Amino acid sequence: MRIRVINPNTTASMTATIAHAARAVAGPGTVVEAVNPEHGPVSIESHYDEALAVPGLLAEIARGEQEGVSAYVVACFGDPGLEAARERARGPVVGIAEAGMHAASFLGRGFSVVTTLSRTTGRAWDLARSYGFGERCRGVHSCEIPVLALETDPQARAVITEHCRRALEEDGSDAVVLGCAGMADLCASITNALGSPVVDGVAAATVFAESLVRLGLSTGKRGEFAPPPPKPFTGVLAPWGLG
Ligand code: 2AL
Repeated sequence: MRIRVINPNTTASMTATIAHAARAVAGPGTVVEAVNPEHGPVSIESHYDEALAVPGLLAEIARGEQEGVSAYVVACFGDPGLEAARERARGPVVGIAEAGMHAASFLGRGFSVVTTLSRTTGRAWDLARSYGFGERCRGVHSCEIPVLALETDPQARAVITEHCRRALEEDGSDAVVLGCAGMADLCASITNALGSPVVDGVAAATVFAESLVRLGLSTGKRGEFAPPPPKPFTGVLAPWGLG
């Protein structure tokens, strides 16, 4: 099967980190194709970034549909465009916040999220509530490291590890969910440092997407997630028009 892991920001080095994390957990016979859009924000850390990342994400879904991709992962913790992607794709689409929170729900009674900037915590709370984890999510913590600084800040690993340690203690949580795809390469070392479960949503979403394909399951297409009604789009968005 072919799983396309889409980093909705345009930073190729981050896509490489995401690819590595996804391939490390994919089963034999699964091909992980990690891609990022050509057009869009270099990182996603505001509602504005999220909104403008979605056209690029949907272009990658459209390309995947032409190429026979089996399932998709939306590899940004705001799960931008997840519902729209589900309308467009035949196969299952899994977001990393959704996957990370579901995985954490199997690991104890409560979990904490540790993310990048405080301005993204509202979105993480909204997602936790909309996925049904309003009570299981005990805290959303930010370490004030911008997304792209995860790749360059020599203190990033230590700072995030400390925030995870504090989150577990303060919230009385059983597990931590890492709140950015760019943290995927830190998961193993934070797990070792804390001795508690630490969930990378990229790995979790890849395995869940793979499992859904193996189970022969995909998005229900009877109503809300049916293909969008065909209509022309105008201006720079004309290529996104359907039918
Ligand atoms: C993210 C993420 O996963 N990718 C990105 O560009 N921004 N999430 C975040 N909370 O900053």
